[in-house]
Amino acid sequence: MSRLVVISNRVAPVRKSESGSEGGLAVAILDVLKDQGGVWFGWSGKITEHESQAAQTFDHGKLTYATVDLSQQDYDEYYTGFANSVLWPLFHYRLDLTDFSRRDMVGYYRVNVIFATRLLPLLQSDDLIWVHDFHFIPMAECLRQAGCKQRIGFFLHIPWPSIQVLLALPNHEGIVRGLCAYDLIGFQTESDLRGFREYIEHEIGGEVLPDGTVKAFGRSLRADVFPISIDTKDVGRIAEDAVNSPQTERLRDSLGGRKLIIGVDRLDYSKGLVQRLEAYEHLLKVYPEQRGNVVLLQIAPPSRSHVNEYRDIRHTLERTAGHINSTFAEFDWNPIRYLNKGFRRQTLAGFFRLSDVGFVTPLRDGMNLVAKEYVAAQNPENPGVLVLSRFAGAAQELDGALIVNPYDTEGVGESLQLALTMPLEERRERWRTMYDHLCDHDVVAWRRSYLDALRSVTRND
Ligand code: ADQ
Repeated sequence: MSRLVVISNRVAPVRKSESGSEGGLAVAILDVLKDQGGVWFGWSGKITEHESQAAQTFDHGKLTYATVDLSQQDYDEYYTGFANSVLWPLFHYRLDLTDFSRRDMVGYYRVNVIFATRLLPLLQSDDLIWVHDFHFIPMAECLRQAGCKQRIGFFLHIPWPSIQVLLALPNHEGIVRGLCAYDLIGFQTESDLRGFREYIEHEIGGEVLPDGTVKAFGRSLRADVFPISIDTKDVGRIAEDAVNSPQTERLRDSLGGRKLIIGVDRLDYSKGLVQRLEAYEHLLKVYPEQRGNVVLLQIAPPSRSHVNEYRDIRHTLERTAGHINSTFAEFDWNPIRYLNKGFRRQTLAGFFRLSDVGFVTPLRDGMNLVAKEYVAAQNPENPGVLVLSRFAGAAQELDGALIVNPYDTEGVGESLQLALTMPLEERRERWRTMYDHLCDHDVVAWRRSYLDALRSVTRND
């Protein structure tokens, strides 16, 4: 069996971290790398005066970690600049937050060349190369230019935008040409794939054959849908154990019999957090019987705080949460508990199981694993209800959720009321369809189907 080489911006922790925060994805990829042998290659997380001349490697059984440091300029232009201030907002339909500069674009390509150059000496001729996410779209092109003949696959964790949005990216054609240097492109949803095919057919005169093969820029490749998932049974087990943990007990005691709505996100403008709080405010306004009887626990640790927009969203959220609390709070009840810190997976799983409603309302999201984790963590006898944005990739699969439009804050408020008052029988039915689906489509099935597809592509150059 070929060796697997995984490339992602950050590599998973070398050892099982004390924080216990590795998600199913890291574990699923580590499992295969450890079993079959392989390399995990990415940024070390360090900024040094000059970027590394060679990758630093570290062996752990059959697995080799290989990392590269970035210079400050590379970090500013590639990571903060083009990846997080152009591709991330634009692919999440936030043209208003997209801050394109040619300097950052050049930095993005430069870092991709640096990474490809550092990776090359580590490659073997029959390796299977799997590149992850928007940081490394041009990686295959860089590797091919250096003579790399191995099969190279790409998986996009974030949405692929519709054609009109993508056209706002000044180098859209270069980005798509870069993608077409892969042998297999994996998207999260059918609508991402549709957007990509539409661009190929209508913008650059490429072709999509009836079997799905894409012909563009003189190559043929495969593009398909591989919805990412979680280790469903494992999350369920962790949640069952965590339900009696001291932290879950403390949370339960603090609620004093009130219902709990939970939101867990990275603090990111794509997650729809302000609209979410406004929807909750609508619930409290229109259904006064909920006042004093429900609590919203919103967990949102800051991310990418060096990007201005992330600082802005943090301030807006603090203001909105403060306003709602000061409007509705009583001396013995606060409607919102807003926490700016992260928790271990185990703790979160216990919190999910305790919650009556999982509140997941991104304005755009590639998949959203929190929605899946919430479902997996429920008690089958008394499951909570998932309120889920139609703009999360997960909504394509989780049809037992109450699917909402996050821009319709009144509508979302009504759905919260429906969730809080839903009879047990209906909750069980809805949960069962979602849980069964997630058992059949877990992260191991995802990894297997992607790698099987990559192994079976025919290389044509
Ligand atoms: P993210 O935008 O980071 O990921 P998401 O899928 O929701 O979003 O979460 C990834 C992991 O982080 C989950 O395991 C979740 O439990 C954990 N997490 C999120 N918020 C947390 C918090 N406040 N505290 C602790 N842990 C937290 C990107 C894309 C998503 C896509 C994933 C995987 O944006 O759309 O689902 O990659 O492909």
